[in-house]
Amino acid sequence: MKGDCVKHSTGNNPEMHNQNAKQRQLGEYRVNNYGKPLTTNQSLKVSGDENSLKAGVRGPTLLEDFHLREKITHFDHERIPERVVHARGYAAHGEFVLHKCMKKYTTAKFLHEVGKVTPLFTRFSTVVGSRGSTETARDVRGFAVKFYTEEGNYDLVGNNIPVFFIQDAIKFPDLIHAAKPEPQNEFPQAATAHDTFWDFVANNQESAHMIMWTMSDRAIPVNFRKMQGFGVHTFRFVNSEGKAHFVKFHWKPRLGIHSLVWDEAQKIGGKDPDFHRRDLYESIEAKNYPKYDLGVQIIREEDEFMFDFDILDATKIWPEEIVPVEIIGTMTLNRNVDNVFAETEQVAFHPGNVVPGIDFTNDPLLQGRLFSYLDTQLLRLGGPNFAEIPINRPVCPFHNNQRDGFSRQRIDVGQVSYHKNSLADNTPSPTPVDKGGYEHYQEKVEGHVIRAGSPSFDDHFSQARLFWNSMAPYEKQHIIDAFSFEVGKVQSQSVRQQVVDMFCHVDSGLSAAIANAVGVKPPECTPADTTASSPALSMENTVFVPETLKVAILIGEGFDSAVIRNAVQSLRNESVTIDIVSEKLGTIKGTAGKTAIANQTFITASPVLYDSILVGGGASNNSAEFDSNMKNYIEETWKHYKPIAFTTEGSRYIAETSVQEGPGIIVEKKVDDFYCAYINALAKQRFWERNIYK
Ligand code: HDE
Repeated sequence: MKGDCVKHSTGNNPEMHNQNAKQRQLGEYRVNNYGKPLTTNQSLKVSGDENSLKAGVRGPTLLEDFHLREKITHFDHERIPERVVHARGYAAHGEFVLHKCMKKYTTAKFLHEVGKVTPLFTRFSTVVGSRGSTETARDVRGFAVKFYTEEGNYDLVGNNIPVFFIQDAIKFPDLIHAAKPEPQNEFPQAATAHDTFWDFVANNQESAHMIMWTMSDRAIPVNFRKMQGFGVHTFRFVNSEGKAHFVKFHWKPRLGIHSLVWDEAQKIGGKDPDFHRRDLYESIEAKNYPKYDLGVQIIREEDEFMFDFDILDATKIWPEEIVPVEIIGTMTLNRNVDNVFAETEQVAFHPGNVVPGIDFTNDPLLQGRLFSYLDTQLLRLGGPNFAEIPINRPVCPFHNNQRDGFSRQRIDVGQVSYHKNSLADNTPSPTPVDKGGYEHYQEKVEGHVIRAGSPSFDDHFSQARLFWNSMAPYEKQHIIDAFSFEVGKVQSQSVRQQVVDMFCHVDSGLSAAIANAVGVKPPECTPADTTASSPALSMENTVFVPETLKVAILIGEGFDSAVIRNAVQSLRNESVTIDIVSEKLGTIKGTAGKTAIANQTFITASPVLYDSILVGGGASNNSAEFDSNMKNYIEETWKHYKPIAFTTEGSRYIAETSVQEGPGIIVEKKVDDFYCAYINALAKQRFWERNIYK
């Protein structure tokens, strides 16, 4: 790359938004093969691509067929190693707009000018499953953002859960070995419901807090657009006077935090293993751009020891009620990738990619990560030149004396590739700190060389209990159910007992319920002594809006066209996405000579893929099958606590199913404004008060 930084667009010019700096840079690498002649990689036009070169039409293939050899050789090498963790992921381009000047805290320029737009690339992922695994597995989600700032790339490589399983990076290989499929039989895929994982948990009890989160609904997000993100570690902001503050980062989705229920998550795993990527892709294509506010929690250096937890411990949160989250900007994801391999697969995140004014702390988990990411990219991306891959290139050129290596693309000109020199006027040369050169924070450190953890990291249960105390009753029940499922899959009775004994330190009722479900002795212990709670941790206190929810309208021949037309209009007015589901694709005849086009059938779709259904009625030649399909959709939606609307015609199914009229069941003939009542119910999304076992 030559010349200066690719210029960033400004917040005031909407046209520039779509033409952001990174997009323009990537544009230089985009190749469209449409309408072009087929050539070899040497640009030789080929005359045939269906037969290899042979000695006679029935004869042997010839070695001189360079086209065949090049094509097959390239194919043979198409795969690269998948990420050792976070293999299954999906990404999108977007931008970050700053709302609040952070100059007081940090010299990072992308955090100075209100309205400034910084291009970015965000990849979401599951942790445990391999690249082809189902996306709705119970798991932590990666939430990694690469900001292409004018001072270089800044990567905020976070998760959707604010704490981690372990406190020291040296345990990471152990954690992942225990969580991945077991080596002797390589199952289960994308699941922690097996012996080695729970053996690790019970024998590494710092995992308690994180396990409470992974057993909660946070680990089965409904989609990427409705999950929070966290930087997890404590970082530092450093200002122009060299003064530092501790900082934690939060992403807060504008649509609120919402999850699947476990039964639904498992079924979606079969019906649509691509459920999350499809949602993100389709939302962006429909211009329903996901938005997340960036928040920071800030603690003054002099207050480091004011808390009853160690702020460097990655198994601890800073409760928002004690350290408020200040919103400073918004991320909008507004463009799908052109090519998943080139961008999503080849993107290389690294928590060590920072800009001046953002620095690390001594969190031993973070310190280990600073080594791991660069190291893993060397293998995954085949050598040291991965920063030259288009998606990884900063928008400003880089200059140094690094040379050569596999797949080097740039052509460094000139004689000099060392520092210091006189032949190139001692360039490229370091930039003084006051001119923007990166300076590490000058923290004073002293101590004995020691392989030990800090005693201030020893309390593993208080915040696990804080989380439990903060849950609504239905959230607590989901946690008990998740433990019962996961630990119930463990073959070793000893491990099941150890888990029950461990979680007694969080809550005796919780562990007694698990003990009962998994057939081991009730626990005996005293739980952590805290009655504290943090309302911000409960998903009950999130945002509830109908926008972008997905509704299936179920109809058959002869449906009431006026009612359905009004329903479609009212839902579209609220930006709700609609599928018309019937027994066949295409035209379905309604009353008054009107028609509707079914874009899904009862078998191509499934009730678990929707946020709600509207039962519109109508009929079919095969009425037994039609009724059975309708009833199946109703039962499943009812069982997953989702709102159901019945037109007058559709309400005949109520008596034939488990549905009890009550919250979230909207019947046309029983409400004055059917559509308005339905939209209000949609916004609420789940009706936990529903007793599905009646
Ligand atoms: Fe990662 N992690 N990690 N991790 N991590 C990787 O890097 C690692 C941790 C996270 O979409 C790997 O390029 C160690 C915490 C995300 O490409 C690897 C430790 C958090 C992603 C690695 C951790 C994360 C990764 C695998 C313990 C949340 C996916 C492939 C100290 C704050 C990024 C790769 C993407 C990926 C190492 C713990 C988030 C092996 C050693 C804590 C979102 O380098």
